[in-house]
Amino acid sequence: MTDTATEEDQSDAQSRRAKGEFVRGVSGFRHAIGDADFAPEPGRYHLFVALNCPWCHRATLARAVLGLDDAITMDVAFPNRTSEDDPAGPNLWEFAPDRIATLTGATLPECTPETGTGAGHRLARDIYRAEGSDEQSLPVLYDKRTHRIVNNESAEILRMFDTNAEALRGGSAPHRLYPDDVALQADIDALNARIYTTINNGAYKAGFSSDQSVYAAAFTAYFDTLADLDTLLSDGRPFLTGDRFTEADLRLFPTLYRHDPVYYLRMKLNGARILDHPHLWRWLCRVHALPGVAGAGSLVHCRQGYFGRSWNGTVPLGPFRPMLYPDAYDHPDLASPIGKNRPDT
Ligand SMILES: N[C@@H](CCC(=O)N[C@@H](CS)C(=O)NCC(=O)O)C(=O)O
Repeated sequence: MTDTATEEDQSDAQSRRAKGEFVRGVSGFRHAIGDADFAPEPGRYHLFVALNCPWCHRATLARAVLGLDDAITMDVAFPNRTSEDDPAGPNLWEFAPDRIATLTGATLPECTPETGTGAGHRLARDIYRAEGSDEQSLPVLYDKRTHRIVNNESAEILRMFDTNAEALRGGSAPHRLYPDDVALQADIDALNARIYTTINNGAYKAGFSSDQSVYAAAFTAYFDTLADLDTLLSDGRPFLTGDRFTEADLRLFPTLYRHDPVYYLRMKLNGARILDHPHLWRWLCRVHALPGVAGAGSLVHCRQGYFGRSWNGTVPLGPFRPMLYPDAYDHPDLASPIGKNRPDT
């Protein structure tokens, strides 16, 4: 049975796609650090990511929050994929530190060449091809010792980082995202399933489906969940399950971080801003302020990546009000007072 906190049910995927529904496919590499072939060791594993991709963002957040930046090396692809005139074909992630971003007119300092495999590949697809796979998605967790892909499913990557954090660091870990507490795990599991379906993947279902009713259902489910999460946080708890930052918060963050400056427009999720949900806004600012979180993402990469070819290669400049993002995330008090500017009042 499908784990709906990790991936989409694939029933009738072909006919659903034919009718215009965006249906996310299933990732092919599902080994784990901790398996017999993949012992947890500092310096052995490598991440390939794109900083605009919210699934990659989960992995970069877990790496940062768990103190694994030195233990797990990382390469960053350019946020726009290859174009139609690329000799390898369009829509491929490219390691291209010299490429110019239209938004800034300059190279992006976070972008790197491919250093994980030793082959210096230009395309993420080449990393898969070396293993006979025709997949091409990021993130990819790679074993530099055996030259094999360990896993390309972000939900599993972040969980295995958490489970193996101490061994990967070669010392104690600063945090646990999925602690050994059965009741807390049940809370996290339930939140993960709803957040994956209606928020993380729901944003794509709204923004990438070409059927009005699929879009409308995704839009409604997305904002219903936002309203419920705002209510959940209204009792003053700092994080979704209570006092501690867990995997559920980590999985919510990449989507909410993108909502006001990118998804509101790009994913047609223009029902309200996070700024209009006072408790969620303060939660967003609180998480953004945690050690490692701000540095694990980039809104420049997000804006550059989401408004590429399909938006004529020009990136919208706003929002400017109430202030620029991500600077806004340093100002919890920007949130609309409760009841004001809410879509339902
Ligand atoms: N199940 C994967 C999904 C990753 C995914 O969809 N990545 C997108 C970027 S946001 C991608 O690389 N798509 C390219 C492709 O699949 O061709 C995960 O969560 O790790």
